[in-house]
Amino acid sequence: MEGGGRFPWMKCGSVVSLVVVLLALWFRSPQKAVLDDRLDAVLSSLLRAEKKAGRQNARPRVAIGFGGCVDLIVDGVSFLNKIGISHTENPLHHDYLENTEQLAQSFAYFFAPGAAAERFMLNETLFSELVEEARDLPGNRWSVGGNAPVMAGRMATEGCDVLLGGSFSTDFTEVLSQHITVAGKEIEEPDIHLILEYSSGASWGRYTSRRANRYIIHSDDHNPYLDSIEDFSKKLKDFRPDLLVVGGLQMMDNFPFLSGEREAVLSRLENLLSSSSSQIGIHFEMASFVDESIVEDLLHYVIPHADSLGMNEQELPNLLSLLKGSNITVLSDPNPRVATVLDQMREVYRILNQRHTDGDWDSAGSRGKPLTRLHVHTLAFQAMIVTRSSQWKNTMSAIAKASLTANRHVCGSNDIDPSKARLIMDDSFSVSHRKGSQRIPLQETRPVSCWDEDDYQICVAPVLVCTEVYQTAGGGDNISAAGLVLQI
Ligand SMILES: *[C@@H]1O[C@H](CO)[C@@H](O)[C@H](O)[C@H]1NC(C)=O
Ligand SMILES: *[C@@H]1O[C@H](CO)[C@@H](O)[C@H](O)[C@H]1NC(C)=O
Ligand SMILES: CC(=O)N[C@H]1CO[C@H](CO)[C@@H](O)[C@@H]1O
Repeated sequence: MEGGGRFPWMKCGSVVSLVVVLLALWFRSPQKAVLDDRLDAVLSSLLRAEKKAGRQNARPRVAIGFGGCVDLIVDGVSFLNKIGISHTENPLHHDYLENTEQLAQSFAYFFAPGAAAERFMLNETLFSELVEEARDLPGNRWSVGGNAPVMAGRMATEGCDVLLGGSFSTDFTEVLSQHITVAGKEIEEPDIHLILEYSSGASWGRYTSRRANRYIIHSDDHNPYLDSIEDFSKKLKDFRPDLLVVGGLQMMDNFPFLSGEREAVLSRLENLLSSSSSQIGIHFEMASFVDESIVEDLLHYVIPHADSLGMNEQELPNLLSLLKGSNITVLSDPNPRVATVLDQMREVYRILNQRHTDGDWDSAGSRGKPLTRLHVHTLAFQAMIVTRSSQWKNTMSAIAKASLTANRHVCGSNDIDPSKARLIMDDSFSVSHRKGSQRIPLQETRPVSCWDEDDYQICVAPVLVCTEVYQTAGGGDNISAAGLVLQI
């Protein structure tokens, strides 16, 4: 009896669980299929938008400075474990690093939220030791790094002729594309950057990262001095670029310059920018800055001469907070809402253009230029403000290309595989936090939304976020460069 009694129950139990499983499959698979269809539709629509821009300019000419390095890319957690720092109880922000304890604290500070960060290592001995440890860590990779060479590489791949300002070793120059001409000194030992990559959900000590990102350690000898600037200026005239791009200035952040040295370097850069023809667009790619005084210098020497700025979701609030007279914001939300980013962009655009209108003539007799293009790249979406009737073309195609490049770069493949992608942008977004702001639905067949406000157009495109991360470092440079190519 007992056995017989249990038997029907068990049978019933397995039937119930079978039904549950079937029901789950029945409910889940159509939903998953809908999601997949949605991704496919967004992907094909973005690809269509990317192709739409016929390039009038057969081979655009782009001059890009400054500097570059060799990136040594390792898995951040394996690396820290290997050098014996397995945890810290004390996540802390440091402007620069002097020892491994500070490295652990600083890494922990950015790792949990998954925010991009980059820090100068003051102790050169320690930096060399770290590089030696990373050299024989299994799975490490070497690649050409630095904003300028990565942007140059992307531009060359996209069909531009490039003049690259930087001092490199011959090995380094040899691996660059044949469409890149180098202007700079030849050096023996290139600067090395140690890139600690981590994936979303990686754990270190008691911390788990909320998104994939990287922490960069550098201790450059060459880059902070922009020592290629003279060769670059000389070659610039004959090169006759359609666009001039400046990046890599964050290597000056917290670098122990002698008094007055940094200002001298930046003032040389300012002369170069203000003496270039006003027809040539100038793009400045921001980066991770923590030293307030250097951002003040950028606002004085560099940004007033830029027609276009590129930055990520950390750099935007940082710049805005300084423009409004507050302190640097070291860490911001790594997954901001569209409305938040757009409001910050409108404000940066407004304040910088107000400064331009009110501004004085600089020492070189130039008043600088108004800001006509602002591109912000975030994990979930791309956003751009472009002044109407400015020189920037094809904004919609450019932002679609930027968005596709985000996936291509992070997944490490030119062909986008929808099974390795995810849409994390909401089904609709509000264009501002102001009361009564319009909501825009994300339409699969028209994923890029553009509309007019004041004297500019705003475009927003969702990113097909890569779920199998190959590399995050260099992402912003690849994305920014890809967007610019279609706008020259
Ligand atoms: C620099 O690093 C070396 C090697 O790790 C260490 O012995 C030295 O104490 C460090 N110097 C400072 C000033 O922290
Ligand atoms: C800004 O930084 C200064 C100097 O580090 C500090 O004294 C001040 O309290 C900070 N202000 C704010 C609003 O955080
Ligand atoms: C990881 C990745 O795809 N990065 C690319 C960024 O752009 C450079 C230059 O085109 C490529 O070499 C990288 O592969």
